[in-house]
Amino acid sequence: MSLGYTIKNVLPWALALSLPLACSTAGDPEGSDEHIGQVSEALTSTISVSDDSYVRSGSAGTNYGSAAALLADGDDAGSELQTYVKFTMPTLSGITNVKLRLRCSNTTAGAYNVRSVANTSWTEGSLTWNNKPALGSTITSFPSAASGSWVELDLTSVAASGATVSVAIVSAGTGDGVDFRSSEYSTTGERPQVVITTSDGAGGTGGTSSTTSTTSTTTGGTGGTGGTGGIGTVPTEANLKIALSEILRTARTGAACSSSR
Ligand SMILES: [Ca+2]
Ligand SMILES: [Ca+2]
Repeated sequence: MSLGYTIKNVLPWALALSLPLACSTAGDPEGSDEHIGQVSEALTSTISVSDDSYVRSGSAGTNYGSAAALLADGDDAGSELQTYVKFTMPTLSGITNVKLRLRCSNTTAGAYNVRSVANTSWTEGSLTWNNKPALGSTITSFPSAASGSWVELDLTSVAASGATVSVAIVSAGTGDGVDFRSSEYSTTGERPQVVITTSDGAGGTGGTSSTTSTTSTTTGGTGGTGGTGGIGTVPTEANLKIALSEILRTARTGAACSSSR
């Protein structure tokens, strides 16, 4: 085996090894102490509602579950109108916010209350004024609504993971009716939406209540150690070792770092 042939084959290895050795004092602004920061961004998901409809006191036996609009009004030609909406929360940990978003299509200058509806057995296909479940306490309110805008109703307090949530929108006294797009409206993007926000890093395997997840101290994993060089694959024949050490010695004392960077 000739030495020339050996050196030619070893040269790429020698250069790869000698450069980091010779330049070890140059420093590395992106060196091995760089750490992986903790990720804490919020995540959101959007779901549809399962049922939505409205009821009219003056047509107490009529169902409006397939109508393209959801109506509420304190006095519509002598009738009261109330909107009912129902949805089921997915199973999630770290829920920080739940909003029901409704697209307004008829402006009101008057206020409306969003009332809890504990009985969630109603369906949009059978709901009427006569059989509507009872209204509970007020969860939130809105003072007015403009056609073409989204009304966002904060239901975080009643929308736990996995829960079925039903609410009603009821006039706070106004006779200025409000209309919203329903789940049957032709434009999908204007139908009712439920936007759920969760805190990242609070997930994992759970086991404890997720309601205090904002204090989670989950830390990022430590960075992996740098890989070792490929020395193990260098040929082990004695003549190759000799040739390699000669080249390394030359590279360390040479001008490997003399070029500008
Ligand atoms: Ca409907
Ligand atoms: Ca109106």
